Amino acid sequence: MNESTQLSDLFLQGQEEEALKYVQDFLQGHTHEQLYRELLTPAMYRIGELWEQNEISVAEEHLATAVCDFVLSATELRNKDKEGRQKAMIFGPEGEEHYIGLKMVAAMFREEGYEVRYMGPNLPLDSALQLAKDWKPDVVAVSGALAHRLPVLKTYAEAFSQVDPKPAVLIGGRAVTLSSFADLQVKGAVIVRELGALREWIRTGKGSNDDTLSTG
Ligand code: B12
Repeated sequence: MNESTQLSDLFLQGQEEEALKYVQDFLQGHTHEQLYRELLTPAMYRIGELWEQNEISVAEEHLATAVCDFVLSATELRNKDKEGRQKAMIFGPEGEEHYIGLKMVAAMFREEGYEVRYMGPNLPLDSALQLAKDWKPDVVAVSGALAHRLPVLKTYAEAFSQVDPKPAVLIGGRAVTLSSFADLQVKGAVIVRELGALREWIRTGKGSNDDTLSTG
């Protein structure tokens, strides 16, 4: 059994302490980015497959998600020492309920020294815009898990491109990784398909290569 499968079993059994220990042991020899990409994301994707195949109930999926959420919060790194910290606002648009990926994105920005306002999923556009006008973030990052969320993500991206000063708008999430959206471009926004590309964007303002990131 591979590591992410073992961890997803701990999630399903509601074994918070054991799951945390498992993740802490992994972090002895790996980065947080590896934790997110190689362990937690595949563990949650496996939960999705079991759920889709009716091998686990909604209650079990909820329990697994809650344990994943706990270990994510318990192991996050924060770097508050950086001077002239930039600001990132991170949330899911109205209707979106998936937020584990967003929490990883928030954690990556914190690790890179950003001041972060993470507002969870399902944030109405008006409130999001109001906060952006008041707080003036350098970056706004939004996420969509389901394909039908793309139109609303575009609406948000367009609205944020009108804010003054204009923040960089990043769009990510499972929806933009689907093969049918390989060529997706959103005017005024950057599509970021995985956490390695996000790290690259944070550090350089550019993607690691044209396949994983496009501007429009
Ligand atoms: C847990 C879960 C839920 C929970 C979410 C709770 C929560 N706190 O998040 C609940 C129960 C609410 C839920 C509801 C639904 N879900 Co759901 N869910 C999942 C599950 C099992 C795990 C999600 C997760 O945490 N994944 C792990 C994270 C880390 O992955 P990620 O989001 O893709 O994020 C990664 C990248 O995309 C990236 N990323 C994410 N956001 C961003 C943003 C930026 C800016 C960047 C740079 C990167 C980035 O970072 C992460 C790093 O690896 C998935 C399975 C799956 N494959 O994801 C199904 C899944 C996504 N859900 C699915 C479905 C169908 C639904 C529902 C429609 C079910 C229903 N009938 O009600 C609803 C829709 C709710 C809504 N309106 O949004 C389907 C979608 C299938 C499809 N057709 O697209 C999936 C794939 C399950 C399946 N196999 O069928 N779900």
